[in-house]
Amino acid sequence: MHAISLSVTAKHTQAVSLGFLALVTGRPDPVLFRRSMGLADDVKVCHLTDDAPTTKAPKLNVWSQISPEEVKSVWDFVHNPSVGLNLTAPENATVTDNYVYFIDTLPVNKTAALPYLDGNNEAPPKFARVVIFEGGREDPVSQEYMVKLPIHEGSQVEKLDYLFNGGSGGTVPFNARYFDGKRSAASEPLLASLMTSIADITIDIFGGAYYGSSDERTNLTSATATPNSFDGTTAYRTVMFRYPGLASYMVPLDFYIILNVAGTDSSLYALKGFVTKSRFFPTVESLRAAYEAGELAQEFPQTRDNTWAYVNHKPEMGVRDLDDRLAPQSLEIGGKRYKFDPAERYVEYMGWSFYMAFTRTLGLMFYDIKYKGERVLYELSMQEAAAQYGGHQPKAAGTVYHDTYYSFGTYSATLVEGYDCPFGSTLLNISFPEGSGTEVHPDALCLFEADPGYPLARHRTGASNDWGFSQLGTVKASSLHVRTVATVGNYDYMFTYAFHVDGSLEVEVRASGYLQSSPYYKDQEKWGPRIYEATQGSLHDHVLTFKADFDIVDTKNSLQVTELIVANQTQPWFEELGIFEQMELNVTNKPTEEMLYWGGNGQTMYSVINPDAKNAWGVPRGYRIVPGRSNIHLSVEHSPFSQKSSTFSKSHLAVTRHHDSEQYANSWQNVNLAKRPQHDFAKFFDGESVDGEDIVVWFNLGMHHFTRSEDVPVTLFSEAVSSILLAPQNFNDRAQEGDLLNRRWIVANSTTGQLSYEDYGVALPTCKVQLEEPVDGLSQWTTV
Ligand SMILES: *[C@@H]1O[C@H](CO)[C@@H](O)[C@H](O)[C@H]1NC(C)=O
Ligand SMILES: *[C@@H]1O[C@H](CO)[C@@H](O)[C@H](O)[C@H]1NC(C)=O
Ligand SMILES: *[C@@H]1O[C@H](CO)[C@@H](O)[C@H](O)[C@H]1NC(C)=O
Ligand SMILES: *[C@@H]1O[C@H](CO)[C@@H](O)[C@H](O)[C@H]1NC(C)=O
Ligand SMILES: *[C@@H]1O[C@H](CO)[C@@H](O)[C@H](O)[C@H]1NC(C)=O
Ligand SMILES: *[C@@H]1O[C@H](CO)[C@@H](O)[C@H](O)[C@H]1NC(C)=O
Ligand SMILES: *[C@@H]1O[C@H](CO)[C@@H](O)[C@H](O)[C@H]1NC(C)=O
Ligand SMILES: *[C@@H]1O[C@H](CO)[C@@H](O)[C@H](O)[C@H]1NC(C)=O
Ligand SMILES: [Cu+2]
Repeated sequence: MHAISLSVTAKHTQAVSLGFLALVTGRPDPVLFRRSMGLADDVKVCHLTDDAPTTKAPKLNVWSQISPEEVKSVWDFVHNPSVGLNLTAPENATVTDNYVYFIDTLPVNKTAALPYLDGNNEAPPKFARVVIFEGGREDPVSQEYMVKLPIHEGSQVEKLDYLFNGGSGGTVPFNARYFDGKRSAASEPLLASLMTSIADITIDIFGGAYYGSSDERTNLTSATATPNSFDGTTAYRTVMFRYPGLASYMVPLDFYIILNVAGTDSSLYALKGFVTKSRFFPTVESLRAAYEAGELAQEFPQTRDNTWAYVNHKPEMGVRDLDDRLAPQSLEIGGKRYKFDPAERYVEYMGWSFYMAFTRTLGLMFYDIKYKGERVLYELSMQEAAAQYGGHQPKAAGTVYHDTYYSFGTYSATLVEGYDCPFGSTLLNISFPEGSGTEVHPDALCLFEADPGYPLARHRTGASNDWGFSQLGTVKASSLHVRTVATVGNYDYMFTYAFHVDGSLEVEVRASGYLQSSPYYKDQEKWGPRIYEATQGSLHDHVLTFKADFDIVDTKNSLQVTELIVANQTQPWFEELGIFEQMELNVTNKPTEEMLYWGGNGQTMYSVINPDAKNAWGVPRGYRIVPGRSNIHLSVEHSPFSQKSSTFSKSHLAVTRHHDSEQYANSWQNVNLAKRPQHDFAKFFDGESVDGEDIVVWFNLGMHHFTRSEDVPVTLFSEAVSSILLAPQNFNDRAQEGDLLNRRWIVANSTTGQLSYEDYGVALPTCKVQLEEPVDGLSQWTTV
């Protein structure tokens, strides 16, 4: 809330006034609406900066994350020697020790939450999830545990197995576990010694060398690719090099080294080989021989300077006329129209209500989404942000990202008011466990109501007078947006959940940030165009998987498929036409769990319905799943890098039966287990009925990233966008607009022609708006 203040005495006294806007109420006639500028000095200031009115959530937020005190108590508990986990403090640990990797909130079971939400049961107990990297064991693994809260005499640590269906529960073999700093450190001496032994070559070709990550002479940046294993039996580390700098992703070098790094005994680690110019050199000697034969010269030298890829103003591009004026803004000039319960992170807006939760692994999640008091969704959450690349060098050709692997939620951070979210937005902190503490990212989540820029509904009837109508009704559209931006390495993924006043809910993801680019070669344009002097935009797919656990009114739901088919028929009043085609509907329910695809020509509609809940017209109530932009799935189905670890990203959508054990589409370390997944989405499809059952819909957003020079310096949110709409489908008896007051009803008197305006008491405000921007910076991250 810091970027707007009501007066110069507010928080930021050095604030710069950004703009002034005034609207005057009135019934200007004959002009229907007119804005007038130039107000008297005593005109009041709009309530842009007021906090949202508060409300009290009907129930506790049982999905909320565990508190900083709970995190600390769990940390202390698992480190207690009597618990027997034999833990070393992470700052002192190496790969051969046992140490806590992270603590997070264990999701509450739906079967435990519903009796609390809908009945008189006690709130279910909370549990912490603890990931311990157990390198100190004979058979080193990553092991997940669950710990019931609060910690007390006799607290237990239990293996957390039920969330993973791959057969080994919460155990991940060392070779497949997250490639953390300890694993990098274990292979660093080998990397440094090999790269030092060829420093003369890299200096000659690239003007830089790598002597080790902390060696002062090092002036190349190294980056390790994922995955690092296929099944946990072996492990490799692919390192690519770039020029250092803040836009390092855009200045890649054509030099890669692959190390075999299986096990915790680093004395057994070995070189697999070097790659440059698409050639593989299994030894230093073979690389040196090619170098000495003059075969390694680069076709296009990379630019060491990378300021060209900064997201700042580039005066050399010139100036556009009138661009020195402030651009239009979406402002909540009538005051905030949503209520918020900060303690429970519970929101009410125009008939909607929902709870928000946040975890380290998945980030923002929504629970118990109701419209006018009836449940629509039990849960709506992002499950995975995957990406797979194409190319002919070890980085692009082998990269698969699962961003939950990097603890996706930890990357949500600072939003700039007025730019990332409109001026006057409610900015909320997010926090997540980090070590024994809880890290707080201020202003990482925003709520705002915005004008979508079109009326929700309008109609003009009768045209026999001077106005061209005898009645004109028009209704304002509006939606409450919840937004967060997660910057996971190179990319900024912007998630926006929009709750529209008509009862529909839109999920939208946009991507900006740096491409993971490759060194450019003329003969490699099948993986993307040249986008800068020595840089290629690497072809890749983004697939973001969401879980929509619909509960239309209650948990007995079906996935209804309405196909628009063309059938031959006859029309008795046109017997002479014989048999001919007409369209009709073919409505069926999916009998069993299935992975699904959008039909051709948009002729297939998927709706989640409650077969027993009927509207006034006897039609089953439901929500339709409307594809939006770029509803794609992963292109490559049979790659060893994503084979069985990424099944959730390989269809447009899917329907399964709800199980507490099928909480997640993916497990966060699955990216290193493509051939032997810890959690296998394919196993969800075991023929269970989804007709009149508690069902879950999984859907994918994303894009095939056809890279372009307009991805320089960063990919644009305007083009890199994917969305989906969940819209009422016979859920109500009529359109959800008749009860809205933000509308005009204009009637022309048939005799006199005089217009009468009905504004239902919602007049335009008479107030001035002052936008002020802080000049003293943004809030810093803290740990509590
Ligand atoms: C880490 O090791 C140092 C040196 O042995 C020791 O002083 C320190 O207490 C250890 N840290 C923790 C948290 O155990
Ligand atoms: C405890 O872990 C250390 C490594 O940190 C290991 O050397 C030791 O053998 C372990 N002790 C037991 C009893 O497992
Ligand atoms: C990088 O380091 C190498 C030697 O370590 C040196 O020859 C080269 O000039 C350095 N490059 C830059 C740009 O500093
Ligand atoms: C948000 O975080 C900031 C900075 O850590 C802190 O000062 C502020 O009190 C937090 N706000 C809330 C509502 O927790
Ligand atoms: C309708 O009948 C015509 C003539 O037999 C045939 O060519 C056409 O394919 C039929 N259309 C459908 C949808 O069956
Ligand atoms: C209607 O859809 C069902 C399920 O896909 C299918 O079995 C049936 O043949 C379809 N009927 C027509 C007339 O296309
Ligand atoms: C959740 O449900 C699963 C499957 O029934 C069960 O194994 C697990 O213990 C439950 N978790 C909690 C925290 O109660
Ligand atoms: C139209 O205007 C006339 C003249 O003022 C008035 O008598 C009549 O009641 C008006 N009709 C309506 C429907 O308001
Ligand atoms: Cu991309």
